[in-house]
Amino acid sequence: MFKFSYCLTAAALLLAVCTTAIESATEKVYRCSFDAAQASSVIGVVETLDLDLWSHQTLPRDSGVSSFVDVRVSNAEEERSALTAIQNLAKCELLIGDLTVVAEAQQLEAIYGSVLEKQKSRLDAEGIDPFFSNYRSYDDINEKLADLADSYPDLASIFTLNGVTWENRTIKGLVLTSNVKSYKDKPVIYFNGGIHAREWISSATVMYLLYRFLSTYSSDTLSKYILDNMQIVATPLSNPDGYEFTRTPGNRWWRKNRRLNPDGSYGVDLNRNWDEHFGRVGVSRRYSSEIYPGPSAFSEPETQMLSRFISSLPNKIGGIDFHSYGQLVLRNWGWTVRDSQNEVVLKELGASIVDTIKKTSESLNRKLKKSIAGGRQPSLYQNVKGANLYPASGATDDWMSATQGMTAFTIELSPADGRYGFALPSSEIVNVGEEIFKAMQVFCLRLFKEKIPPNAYVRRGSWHRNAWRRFVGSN
Ligand code: 0X9
Ligand code: ZN
Repeated sequence: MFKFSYCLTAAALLLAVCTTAIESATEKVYRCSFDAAQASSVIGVVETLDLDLWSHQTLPRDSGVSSFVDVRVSNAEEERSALTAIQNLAKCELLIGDLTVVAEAQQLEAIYGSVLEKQKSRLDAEGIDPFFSNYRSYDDINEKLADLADSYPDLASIFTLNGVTWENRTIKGLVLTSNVKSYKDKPVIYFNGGIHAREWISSATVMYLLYRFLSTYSSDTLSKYILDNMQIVATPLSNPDGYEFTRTPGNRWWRKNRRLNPDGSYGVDLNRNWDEHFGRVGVSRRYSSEIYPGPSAFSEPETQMLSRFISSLPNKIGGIDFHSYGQLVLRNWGWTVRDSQNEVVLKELGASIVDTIKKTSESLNRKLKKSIAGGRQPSLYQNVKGANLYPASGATDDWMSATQGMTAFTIELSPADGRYGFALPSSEIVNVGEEIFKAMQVFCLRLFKEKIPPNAYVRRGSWHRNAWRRFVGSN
């Protein structure tokens, strides 16, 4: 069976490479590095040309360290104009020379499971569920949620959000806690995954978190303490239409949902559609843009379903919205660089998340040294303010903090080096999952013990007014 699927995949891969060569696809990703002083000019070019921003380094202006953006160019003309506009501001190097090959290879792997035998034996040896040997479909994810609820009836219950997506899909999730009778009073931590379709590692990681909290309840004192005293609520796949679309040929890099726009293009960026400074910065009014925020706040069924659900949760204290990539822990605010009222405590909390990820990663990498040629990439996580380089409003994290009183972060998962962009190899699912699991144990415990007050933002200042004018003026 394995040999057959291996051959099938190899043949299909070969076909993919040949087809690509014939069509001479020019989709590429560049990493453009610049000094902090050039940051706003570079972002200006990205916004003016409406380039697809894949990742960014968000370092403070006074850090003295250069930053970068990873941008996708989809044809030779876009490539030329982007490189010309950026040439005096930044140094651009080719990160991925042919995106079609990367996309097709990963999609085929997800469907036929070619290189997975090795991974499966590793998971077997470590007693980890083979579900995590690969990225899974919407149906498989839902089935796994039901399986987990069945396997841990005293700890997990499944729920389905009210409503359906544009393509009639539901959004499901799990609540984890012990002593179900008293569960209503226990503080809630919420994990959201997969709001951006192409960020497959996000959904896989939230699934892994659920699995790990459950499977370690009886062996890990921290997991037990957390589920005894708190509730973990998670929706691993918040943009199922977009996600399923990225599993079809030629569409691996889709980011938005699948709304049909008035000009015939598709999609609203669900992480710009929340009712929190909606439509102010880091958005484009062009329907086909990757950062089109939608016609109005909460215009989309997905954000309506999610926001109603989160609002209905009693005693919610924290939330994480998982994205990729870049290895960043992003704190409030995402729309303004001004310090939030909770800046000091959030910065410190972010640092402890980063520290835990790094420590877990170091011990994991020591263990994996022999099995991965050249070793596993070291963790490069950074702890930064969301808006430091690229302010964007109407996002999940800021809405959770500003309107729900939750201590909320966005975590941009692996990779950091961008070699595969969003196509992080499936062999990384368990490694990323383990790093994040340990960090989320720390996050939950600290929020439970420290009772951080709801965050607040400073009054609108000239920075914001100018940003707003720039946005209005350019549309
Ligand atoms: O731009 C986004 O939505 C997130 N980055 S991604 O590359 N995954 O698309 C970052 C969101 C950070 N939070 C806010 N800006 N509020
Ligand atoms: Zn994202």
